[in-house]
Amino acid sequence: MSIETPLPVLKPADFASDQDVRWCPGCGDYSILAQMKKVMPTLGLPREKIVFISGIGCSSRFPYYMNTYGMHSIHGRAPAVATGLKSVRPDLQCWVITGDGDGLSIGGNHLMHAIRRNMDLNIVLFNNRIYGLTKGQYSPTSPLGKKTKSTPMGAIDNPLHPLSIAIGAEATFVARSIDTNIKHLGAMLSRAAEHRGTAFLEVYQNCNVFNDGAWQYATDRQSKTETTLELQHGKPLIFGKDRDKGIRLNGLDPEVVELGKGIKEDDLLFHDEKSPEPSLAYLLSRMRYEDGFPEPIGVFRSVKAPRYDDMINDQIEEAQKQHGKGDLDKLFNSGETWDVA
Ligand SMILES: Cc1ncc(C[n+]2csc(CCOP(=O)(O)OP(=O)(O)O)c2C)c(N)n1
Ligand code: SF4
Repeated sequence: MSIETPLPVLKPADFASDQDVRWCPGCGDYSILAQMKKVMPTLGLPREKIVFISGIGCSSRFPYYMNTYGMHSIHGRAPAVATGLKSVRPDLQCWVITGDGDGLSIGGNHLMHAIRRNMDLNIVLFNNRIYGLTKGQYSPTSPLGKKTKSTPMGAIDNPLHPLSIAIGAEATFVARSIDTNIKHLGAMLSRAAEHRGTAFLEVYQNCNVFNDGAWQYATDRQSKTETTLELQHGKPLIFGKDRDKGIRLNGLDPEVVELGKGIKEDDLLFHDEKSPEPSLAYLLSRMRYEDGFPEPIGVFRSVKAPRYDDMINDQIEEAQKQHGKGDLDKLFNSGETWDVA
């Protein structure tokens, strides 16, 4: 007779590890960690079914601080390590934690391929527009003209926009949040966790030591209602302190319009996160505050598509049905072999 013991009810504190957190005081990473610990108990999973895999960088210290399984892997390679793990252990919930340098410089290639495969991974990219761990060199998301130790005369590389890259690789879930907007951040982490397939979440994160204020326009109490726009599925794109501005399509281009003066809500662009075509999500990912537009936060895209982790295991099952279980030793010693002198 087997006795079923109910799972213990976990609290955020149960997800805190015994490691001292070694980020600089005031770093935006703390807030992401706090929200992650809050979201974890709501997922209804035991800790041994959750794994955090990171690359290298300040952000990549994250797995040490979670009382789950984790791996601080190789620079830029967290998506590849997670792909391997999720393929053989589809029962695990896999999170990939990366930075703008880790994910888009050395690991750009791996990130893109994990996304296009639609592995069931939750990728969180902490975007602080700088290399934090190595003390302040410019990163692929640093703006043009950014002066850093490695760009003393100003960056001349056109910056990458993480969500545009993810949507270009046809990510099935794409979202953005901000470290200081904790309620929103928690909601986005939950949505990412719920999604089956690759969920890509960019978090604007302040590195208060090497790039303080990089996102100030989006976090400042006075300006954030003008500089950001919270996306809501099925709702028109409205923003502004008095919610009197909106985004309208003019042909294929978005434009900012003032409501009233002959323009009604119905004239605006309505957000559809479930649109099978990624074009509108891409258009939203290109909106930058620099161009006078607000920067959207929220879920840009959330669609269903076949998953690599399902398909690879279906193929293995099918192959085993046809040929029986494989024998690795036999395979290694089959065919032509030769000795290297
Ligand atoms: C192969 C290799 N190349 C370069 C480095 C140096 N390095 C360590 S972390 C890092 C960039 C981290 O930047 P980011 O991903 O933005 O993370 P942050 O520290 O800002 O959170 C670099 C270049 C390294 N450790 N290994
Ligand atoms: S260097 Fe920047 S990103 Fe790294 S811990 Fe310090 S404040 Fe955070």
